[in-house]
Amino acid sequence: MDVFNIVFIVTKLIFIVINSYPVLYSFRRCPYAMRARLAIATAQISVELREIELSNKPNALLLASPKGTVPVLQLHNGDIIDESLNIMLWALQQNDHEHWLETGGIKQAEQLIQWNDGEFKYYLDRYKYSDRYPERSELEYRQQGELFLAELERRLNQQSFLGGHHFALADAAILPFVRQFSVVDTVWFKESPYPALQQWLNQFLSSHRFDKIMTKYPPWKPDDQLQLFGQAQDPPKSKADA
Ligand SMILES: N[C@@H](CCC(=O)N[C@@H](CS)C(=O)NCC(=O)O)C(=O)O
Repeated sequence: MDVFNIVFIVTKLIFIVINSYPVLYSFRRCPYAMRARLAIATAQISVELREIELSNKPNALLLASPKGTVPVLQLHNGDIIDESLNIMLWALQQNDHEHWLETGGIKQAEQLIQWNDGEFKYYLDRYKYSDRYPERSELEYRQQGELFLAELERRLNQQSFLGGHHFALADAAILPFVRQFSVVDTVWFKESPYPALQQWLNQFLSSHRFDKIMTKYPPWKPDDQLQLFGQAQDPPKSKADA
């Protein structure tokens, strides 16, 4: 192979690397995908966003991660990250300029996230779809979920965010789930004895941060044009950040 060919191939490879982005398979309303998008946006990383439909998962997603859940992040080197918390940690390890990992300590954040993803999520699903789980009443499911809300309220009475005085890992990981809980019965939630929690949630819902991750995209098809998300996505023009 002559020098010309080698230079040509190397240039082409550099071009491919520079012009490719990690691929994020996502579903707009999924709370796990929301937390991944929050971390990616905060870390100012550009990814190719592929919006999927849970009822019609693309083969490319199932090839990347046969368990078929979202979010899934496929890196340049082919590595796959198919757990939302690991995607958050990956993004923040690239760029944590908002100090999400330091605030309140990662261990404490992870403990709270575990409670969220385990017991709280279990009761959230049953509260949301109580007709599918007739063993107990909607009220009982809600009351079990409220044990977690009460703990969040206790923390938010002491500090503005779950880890301390600014928005960080635990807030981003947990807010999408509390949002789901709040919309099951909005009248009840508004009157519930969790004013600090309500304020924390409302502040998030009216933030630029939330707007940015909730942009609507049509479901991805293999020959679609590249849809970028993250740093390369234009920020909305108004609204203060949470
Ligand atoms: N432990 C996973 C859970 C992800 C998950 O369950 N995502 C849901 C959507 S919110 C999903 O993809 N479910 C598969 C399906 O409904 O077919 C994570 O943290 O990423």
